This record gives sequence, structure tokens and C-alpha cells, in this order.
Amino acid sequence: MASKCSLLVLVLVLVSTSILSIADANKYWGNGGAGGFWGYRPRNVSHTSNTMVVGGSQNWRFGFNYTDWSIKNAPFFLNDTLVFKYDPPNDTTFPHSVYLLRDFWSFQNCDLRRAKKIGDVNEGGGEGFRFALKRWQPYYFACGQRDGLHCKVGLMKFAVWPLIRSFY
Ligand SMILES: *[C@@H]1O[C@H](CO)[C@@H](O)[C@H](O)[C@H]1NC(C)=O
Ligand SMILES: *[C@@H]1O[C@H](CO)[C@@H](O)[C@H](O)[C@H]1NC(C)=O
Ligand SMILES: *[C@@H]1O[C@H](CO)[C@@H](O)[C@H](O)[C@H]1NC(C)=O
Ligand SMILES: *[C@@H]1O[C@H](CO)[C@@H](O)[C@H](O)[C@H]1NC(C)=O
Ligand SMILES: [Cu+2]
Repeated sequence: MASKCSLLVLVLVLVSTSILSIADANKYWGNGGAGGFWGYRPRNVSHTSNTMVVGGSQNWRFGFNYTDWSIKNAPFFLNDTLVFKYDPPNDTTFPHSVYLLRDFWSFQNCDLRRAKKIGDVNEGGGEGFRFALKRWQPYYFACGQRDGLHCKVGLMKFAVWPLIRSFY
């Protein structure tokens, strides 16, 4: 009899815990599904698009791991805007730029031969160079300075494939 009672108590505890966790999960998922899902970084879902400074407070510079940054700041959505901030060159600062590489192979190899320059060395000053992810495609970004050295050695490259927001 005693053991039946404690079994009943145990079952009740288990049931109520699971009800509580379901309620918690609903609260968590009830934000439209755009945040928190599968470890995604929660976002302000009332925004239709986000603007992000590439590299955060590190801006666009030699030696910061932008692959790592892009993984930690994923996912990106269509119409999100990336902002590249880099000082215009002078006697003391090194120039940077922003190129779109053509394909994964060029991205892997930092091959700039057929790349498209989208932000030149003077465009990263002030509010920075802004680029909207308008299309559902992979974007391969890289700094084009020193014939790929900034991309290769300086880690100034990353890839993003923006998601369609309404699906998430
Ligand atoms: C979300 O964005 C809206 C509109 O910009 C703003 O009013 C609101 O305070 C934001 N909410 C959070 C939690 O940041
Ligand atoms: C940059 O970050 C990526 C992802 O976290 C990691 O795999 C890679 O080893 C890092 N590269 C360097 C040179 O630290
Ligand atoms: C992106 O923005 C344009 C206008 O700037 C709009 O026409 C288009 O529907 C938007 N696309 C998405 C997926 O939000
Ligand atoms: C070069 O640019 C940096 C960053 O904008 C600035 O701090 C520095 O004073 C500039 N140096 C010269 C010589 O203009
Ligand atoms: Cu650079």
C-alpha cells in the first residue's frame, strides 16, 4: 500500500513537471518561431529585417575570424543588411575593401580574379559600407586587399546564405 502511494505521488510529480515544461516550451516558441529555435539567436521579430555590423565591435579588420563571427551570428535573413566598417586609408591605417567572390572554390582559395568589388577602400568610413542580402543565394564576402592576403592570412572572409524569413 505504501509503495503504491509513493508510486502515485511519483507519477503525479512526473506528469505535472511535464505539463510545466510544455507550458515553458510554448512560451518560448510562442514568439513566432523566429527566435530561440534550434539554438538560433533570439531576435526582435517585430523587425522586418536586421542590420548587423560585420565583426561587431571589431569592425572589418585584419586578423579577426569572420567565419566564426558569421557562425555565431547566423541565421541571416533576406533583406538583412550587413554593415562593413573600416577606416579610409591614411599613413597609419591599412586599407580594406569588400569583394563578392564568385563561388565556393574562389572563396576557399581566396581567388579574387573574377570577384566583384562592392565596397572600395574609402567606403567603410563613417556609418560604414552597407550591403543588403537581397537574393536567396550564397554570398561569399572577402577583403580584396593585397591580392587575397587579407582574405587568406587575415581571415577577412565569410559566407552567408540568407533564409526566407516567413519560413522560420
Ligand atoms: C522591437 O522593435 C520594436 C520596433 O523597433 C521596438 O519598439 C521594441 O522595443 C523592440 N523590442 C525589443 C524587445 O527589443
Ligand atoms: C575560425 O573559426 C572557425 C569557426 O569557429 C574555426 O573552424 C577556424 O579554425 C577558425 N580559424 C582560425 C584560424 O582560428
Ligand atoms: C525585401 O525588400 C523589398 C523592398 O525593399 C521588398 O519588395 C521585398 O518583398 C522584401 N523581401 C523580403 C523577403 O522581405
Ligand atoms: C588615420 O586614420 C585613423 C583612423 O581613422 C586616425 O585615428 C588617425 O588619426 C589617422 N592618421 C592620420 C595621420 O591622418
Ligand atoms: Cu582587409
